[in-house]
Amino acid sequence: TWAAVVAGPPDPILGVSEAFKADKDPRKINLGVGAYRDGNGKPYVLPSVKKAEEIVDGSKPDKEYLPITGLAEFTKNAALLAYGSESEPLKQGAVSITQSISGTGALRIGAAFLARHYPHAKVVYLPVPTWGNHIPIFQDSGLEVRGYRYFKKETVGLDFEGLKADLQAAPEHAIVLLHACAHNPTGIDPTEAQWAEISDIVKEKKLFPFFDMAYQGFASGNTVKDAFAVRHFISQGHQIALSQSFAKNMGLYGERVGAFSLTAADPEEKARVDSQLKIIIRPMYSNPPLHGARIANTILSTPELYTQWESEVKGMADRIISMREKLYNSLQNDLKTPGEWGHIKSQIGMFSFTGLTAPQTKVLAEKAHIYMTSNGRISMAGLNASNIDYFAESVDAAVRG
Ligand code: PLP
Ligand code: TYF
Repeated sequence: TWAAVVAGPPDPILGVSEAFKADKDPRKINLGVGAYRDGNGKPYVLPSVKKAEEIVDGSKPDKEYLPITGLAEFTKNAALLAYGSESEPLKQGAVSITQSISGTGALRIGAAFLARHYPHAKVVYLPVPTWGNHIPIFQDSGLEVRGYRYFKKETVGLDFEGLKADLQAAPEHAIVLLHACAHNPTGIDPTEAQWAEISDIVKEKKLFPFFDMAYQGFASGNTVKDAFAVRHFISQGHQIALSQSFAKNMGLYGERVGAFSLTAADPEEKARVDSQLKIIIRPMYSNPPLHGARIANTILSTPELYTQWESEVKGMADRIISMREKLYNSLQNDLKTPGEWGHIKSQIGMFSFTGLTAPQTKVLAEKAHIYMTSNGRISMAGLNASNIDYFAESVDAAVRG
C-alpha cells in the first residue's frame, strides 16, 4: 500500500539532537534545540511550576473533558498576560481566545481560521529567515507563503530598510507574521521606534498582523517589556491574531500549553468568531489537555506564585544574558577570534545567530562534538560555566580554519 511513499527529510532542528545523542565524547555540547538548560546543563522545572503542580494535585481535580476552547480561567489570564489589563479590546470583551496545543497548535488554529474566513487573498508574509515550522504550518493550512527581508548578513543585524520595502510592496490586506519578541532564529528584534514604524506601514497598507509570541518574558526577563510590540499595535487600533506559548517562559514544553486569540471589532463579532474557532478545533483534536493549563492558570492567578514565576523567568533570561557576555568577551577580547562578535551580546532571547557558516558548523560537530543547526544558530541556554571556554576555543579554531 505504501510502496509509493518516499522517505522524507528529518527535521533540521530535531535531527541535531539525534546526532548529539549518538556522540559518545564526554565534551559534547548540544546547542541545537531551543530548550532551556540550567547552569549545570540540566533541564529546568521551575520551582513555581512545582508548587503550582502541588496545588493542582492537592485539589484532587477530576479528569473530565475541557470545553473545546479549553480552561476558561486559563485563557482569560493568558489574554491578560499578553494584552495587559488596560487593553481596550479586552476591557470591551472583544478578544476571542482559545486554549491551544502550545504555540505550534495556536499558529495552526490561526492559519486554519484565516484560510477559512479571511475575506482577502490568503497570502502570508514570513520574515526571512523564520522558525522553520512556520512555513509548513501556513502552507499546510492552505495559505500562500511569501517572505519579507529581516536579516542582514553584512551587519548580522536587522535589515530594517529591506523589511520596510518588502511590507510596502506587499499587496493590500496581505497577512504578515511578526515575532513578538526574541526572534527565532536570529535573536534580533526591532527597537520600539522601529516597531512603531512597522505598525504605521501595516496600517497604511491594511496588512493583517499575526503575532507569534513564543518567548514572553524570556527575552528581557520582563513580561510587560516583551509584550511591547503586541500592546503597541493594539494601542494603534490594529486588529491582530496572536499565538502564545508557555513552553519556554514556564518551561512547560511537553505539557503543550498555549493560546490563540483574535481581536474582534466588538463583543457581538467576537461571539461569532468564537463559534467558528470551535468549529475549526472540534474536528482537529476536540479539546485540549488539562494538566498544563491548570498549572499555568494556578501560576497566573495566584499572586505569590506569579511574583515567584516572574523572578524565575528573569533568572533564565539573566543566565542567558550572562552567557552572551562571557562568550563575547572570550571571542572578541581574549581569543581575538577573527571577525566582529558584538551581535552575540546584542541579540535577544534563546538564540544567537553566530554567523558561523555551514562548513564551520560541520567541523565543530565532527572535530569538537559541538552540535548546532547548520545555519549557525546556537541555543545560548546550552552554554554554562563548565563548557563555555571549550566552546569559545572550538569556535576560534573553526573560524581560523
Ligand atoms: N514559534 C516560535 C518562533 C518558536 O520558536 C517556537 C518554539 O520553538 C514555537 C512557535 C512553538 O513552540 P511550542 O509549540 O513548543 O509552543
Ligand atoms: O529549537 C527550535 O527552534 C524549536 C524547538 O514541538 C521545538 O523547533 C521542538 C519541538 C517542538 C517545538 C519546538
